[in-house]
Amino acid sequence: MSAKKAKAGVPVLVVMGSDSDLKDMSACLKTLEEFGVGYEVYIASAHRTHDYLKKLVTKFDREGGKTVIAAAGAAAHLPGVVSALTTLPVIGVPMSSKLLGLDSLLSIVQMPSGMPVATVAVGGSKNAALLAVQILATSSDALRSKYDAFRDKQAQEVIAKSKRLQQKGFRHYFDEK
Ligand code: RP5
Repeated sequence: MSAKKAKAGVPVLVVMGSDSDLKDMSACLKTLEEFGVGYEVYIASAHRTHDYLKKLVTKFDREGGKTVIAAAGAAAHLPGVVSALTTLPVIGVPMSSKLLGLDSLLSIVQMPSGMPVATVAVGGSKNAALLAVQILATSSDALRSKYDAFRDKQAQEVIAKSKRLQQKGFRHYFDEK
């Protein structure tokens, strides 16, 4: 272990470009909490506060963090810049924008070869958290069991809806939901 590796910190760093992203990112934070995954959350912009961003990411990496979730909108360079600052896996979340998030999506997903950012859907902050859980679950049997249980429950809920649809017919499905 490097002498610089200090005490173990939390496994997930969540960073977003603006406080205007916080509402869309709440599903991410809620999901991490539901899985009992520790996180730190910051507002830091690739453009407005690049020095602050660099300090946050390098500290997180040095302290043994495992994965970064980075959310940004419009000229959404934040996840790409984070990937330049660390070799930890980076998950990018495109935020909605005046251009419906297409600008954000393309800014994040179109990374140059050799610099991957795992990109979720526009506003897909819950999936970003789930992907982080999956990454962490590769080295935690307990987390893997929780994630497997989540997927089983989700499947059962869909099947229950399908069965209800068979029983009620589509005209009465919503009335009796
Ligand atoms: C991006 O610009 C942020 O991530 C946000 O989605 C967007 C708008 O930011 P504000 O002008 O609301 O601070 O950097």
